[in-house]
Amino acid sequence: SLYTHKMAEKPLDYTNTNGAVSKTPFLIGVAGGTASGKSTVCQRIMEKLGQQQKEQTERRVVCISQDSFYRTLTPAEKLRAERGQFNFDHPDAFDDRRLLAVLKDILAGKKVEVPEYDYINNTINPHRSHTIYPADVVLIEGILVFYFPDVRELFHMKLFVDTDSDTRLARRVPRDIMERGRDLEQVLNQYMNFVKPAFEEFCLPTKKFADVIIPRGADNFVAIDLIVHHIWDIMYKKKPLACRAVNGACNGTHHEVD
Ligand code: UZR
Ligand code: MG
Repeated sequence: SLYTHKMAEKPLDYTNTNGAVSKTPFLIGVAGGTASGKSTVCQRIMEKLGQQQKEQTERRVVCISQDSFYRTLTPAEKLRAERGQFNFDHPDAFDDRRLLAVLKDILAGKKVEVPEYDYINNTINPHRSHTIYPADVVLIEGILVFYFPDVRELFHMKLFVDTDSDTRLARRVPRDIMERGRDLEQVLNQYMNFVKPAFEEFCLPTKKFADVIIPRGADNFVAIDLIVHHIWDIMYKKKPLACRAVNGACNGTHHEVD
């Protein structure tokens, strides 16, 4: 099946006696333009897997944002950021080495600390960080999660949320004004000067690395459903849906737990 092929590329231990996967997480990258619905797609995936209500420590699916890996700005860069003259959409704005190290720790089954990003002050919030406990599935979402080759190759599954640019702009404007404390002129200037050109230069070309492209983003219930079923199969080592429908038509390579 699709995922046994994927697993062959990554020699990880997914075999386990009680049907659950081992503590080596299945890593899913979720990329797409700004305000494409990446976070919402991740939330829907987690909700559908029934994880939202669970305590952090027992969550089997966790989500991390690439925003937590913005690098600390120099004082000069901070001043530029305040004037809307810093390019937060450029790969250089990220600390990709730290992202790589954290993902490798996650794959090694270690507990990691991921800081929270503060959009109003354009900086990592030193007082708030999340502990990410070893999970079965870890989602990493961000505009440039497929940009850095060594980060990209760690993912077992790559999703690209493909939402029209006008829809994204229409969502981005109120979000920046209401949630991120900006004014309209600042938002539009930043969009035209940085967000749009960087999307075209750095983000859009990474769409070709995706295993699944999700048109219309979080509104695409069918795509999300398919992805969730796939994750479910991996977590519980169930037969693929197609096999379950035709009872007995599968060979003995899969086993069901319930
Ligand atoms: P998503 N961003 C900020 O607005 N301020 C920051 O301090 C850091 C990032 C924006 C960034 C990018 N761009 O377009 C967006 N700008 O966050 C990515 N300007 O977040 O994928 O949720 O849209
Ligand atoms: Mg986001």
